[in-house]
Amino acid sequence: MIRKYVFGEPIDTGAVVADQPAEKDPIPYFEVLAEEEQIRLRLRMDPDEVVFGLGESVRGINKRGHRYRSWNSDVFNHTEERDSLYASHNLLVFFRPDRLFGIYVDDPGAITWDLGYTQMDLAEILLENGAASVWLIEEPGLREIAAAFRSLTGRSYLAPRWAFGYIQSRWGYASEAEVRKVAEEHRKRHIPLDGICMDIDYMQDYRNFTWNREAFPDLPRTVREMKQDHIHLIPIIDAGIPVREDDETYVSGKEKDVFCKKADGSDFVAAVWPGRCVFPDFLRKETRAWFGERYRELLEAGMEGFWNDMNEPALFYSDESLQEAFEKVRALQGENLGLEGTGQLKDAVNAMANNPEDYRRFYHRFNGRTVRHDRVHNLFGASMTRATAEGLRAYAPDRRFLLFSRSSFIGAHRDGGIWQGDNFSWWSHLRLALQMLPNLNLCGFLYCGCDLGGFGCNTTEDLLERFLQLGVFMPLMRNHSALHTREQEIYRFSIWPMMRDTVSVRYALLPYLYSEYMKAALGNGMLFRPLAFDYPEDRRAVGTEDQVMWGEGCMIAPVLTQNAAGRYVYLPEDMLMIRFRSASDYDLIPLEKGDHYVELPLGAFPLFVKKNHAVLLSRGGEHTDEVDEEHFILLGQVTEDTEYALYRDDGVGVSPILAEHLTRIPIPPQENRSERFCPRPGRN
Ligand code: MIG
Repeated sequence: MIRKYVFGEPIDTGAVVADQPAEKDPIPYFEVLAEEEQIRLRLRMDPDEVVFGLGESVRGINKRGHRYRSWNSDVFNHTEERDSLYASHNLLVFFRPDRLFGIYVDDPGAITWDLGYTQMDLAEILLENGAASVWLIEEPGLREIAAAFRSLTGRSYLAPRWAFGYIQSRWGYASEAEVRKVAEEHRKRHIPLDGICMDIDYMQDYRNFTWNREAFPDLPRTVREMKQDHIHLIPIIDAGIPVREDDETYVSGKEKDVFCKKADGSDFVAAVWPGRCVFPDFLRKETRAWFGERYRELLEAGMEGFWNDMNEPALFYSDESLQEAFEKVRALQGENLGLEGTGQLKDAVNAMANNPEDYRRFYHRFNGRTVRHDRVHNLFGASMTRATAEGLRAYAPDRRFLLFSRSSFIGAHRDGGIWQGDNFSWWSHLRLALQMLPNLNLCGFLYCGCDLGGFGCNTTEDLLERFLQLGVFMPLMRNHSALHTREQEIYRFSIWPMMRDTVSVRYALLPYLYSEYMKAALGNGMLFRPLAFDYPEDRRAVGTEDQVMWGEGCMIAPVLTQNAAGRYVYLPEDMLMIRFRSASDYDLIPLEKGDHYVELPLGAFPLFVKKNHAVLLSRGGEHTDEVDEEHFILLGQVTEDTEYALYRDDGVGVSPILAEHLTRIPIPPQENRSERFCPRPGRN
């Protein structure tokens, strides 16, 4: 059951697709405190109450015990202390043995979630805008809550099948020669590859919808030839448009009057990569139509995937904050700077970037009203993604494209995927990546992944290998790293054959992963789930923070620490462990419910399969087009007649109907492993 409660005058964010009338009674469970311009919802939590949700945020799967803030931010350092990352996913699920409900707060402004930080047994949701539509979701189980939330907010994005291949990315590929080299080095060594991301370096002067014509003399040809080799080029697009009379996007945007304005009616200007920029008012339909149309040249060049960046929006400085910084610095000139003065000097400069004041300096025209940016801040990135998605749909209504964004908001899960942003090459961030996945899925973001190997800092061979082992299970399997960090392509490392074998497992699992993904997306399910979703009565499972469910019948438990030769795993029921070393080299070890120490030397990683479920393993391939979808090895311990519903389609169609694409594969009782030919429907 879903009920709606209205506080103040909420803004329609477009996140909800199944609106309903608001209740007249007060919201249950919560004490409501109206304070000046804000509203506080307060809830007492039991000692054993668990809280899931908040999608992209730091800390554990259980969000309890700290404070978070929905305020989309460009943050380079994902420490435990961070209250905000790039996205706002305002859904919480409170779970204890005698009470279960979800609360979804639909408002695009700042929201603080104090989940036992100030006081251990108190949860407080502070609506800083003083308005929101609040949805209470009550269902008998956790999975039903997730499904109900999705029916409220719409079907998750369907990525094309090739987007489940391995993607290599790096900030710094600046020419056709470099991109081709990346492709060659993979192909030469038979390291599977389906895509290469092009970061801002491909652009001319960091300007959207341009490319450096010297470095990429014939981009359409490059794209075409790479595609013949089954490799997609995926360019980045940023939120800011440089203020330059020689920039076509700027000129046409000026003509159409699409940029965000200050109170005096002039364009709001702030710097990002290309220097001073203006920002499209993506909240307006007309702006989105204009922006979506700007992709045409790249689309005509053959591009089929894009990633959107800096769309919180990130601001290096505005004209105003730069001026203030200079003034503050000048005021300190000639002073004898001690501790305090030096601090002031540094603060003066640091305060330029992503300054809260700057987010109050510009306005949107939204649903016929003028709205100050901070009021709708968290909707900006999602609206950019929507502009792209609408543009892609207008260009090719029958085709799926790859699209993923850095910033997001609930609702954007219908338009694209996300990556987790600028993580570091830290073991703790491997753990963080794992812990974010189930909460992202809960919030509807099924197509997601982290920068494998870590974005900032220098990776190590073993860290990248362990990241890849987790990446095998992520829909977006992308190795990405920052400029000036250690080069991180698989072929740079002495253990590249081991890494190649790890990626090969992904390709062997591809038909199963794709099937599980599509069934989750079309059926309002989750690919990754906290263990609690499958074993709500098992307190051990409910408290597990370093293992997650994957697909209908599996669990993953990656190695998350350096120099480990294995790890402890808790099995909530009897399972078959598949210990992979490659697509063709694995052990099958039945394990009983309970605790196990599992040996997992570098290069080995496990997948646990529930009883009476089977995982399909294909032969794999070097790209997704090469993966055989008919011949499988079935791995699982099956004691009674069962079946697997395998989803297959053409990989690009836009409105697949689940039932039409399922092949029911009967699985008679078997010992661990059997071979099967499953012809595609409609073929002899
Ligand atoms: O301020 O385009 O998160 O993936 O490589 C850095 C350069 C801007 C941030 C993205 C990252 C990307 C980088 N971008």
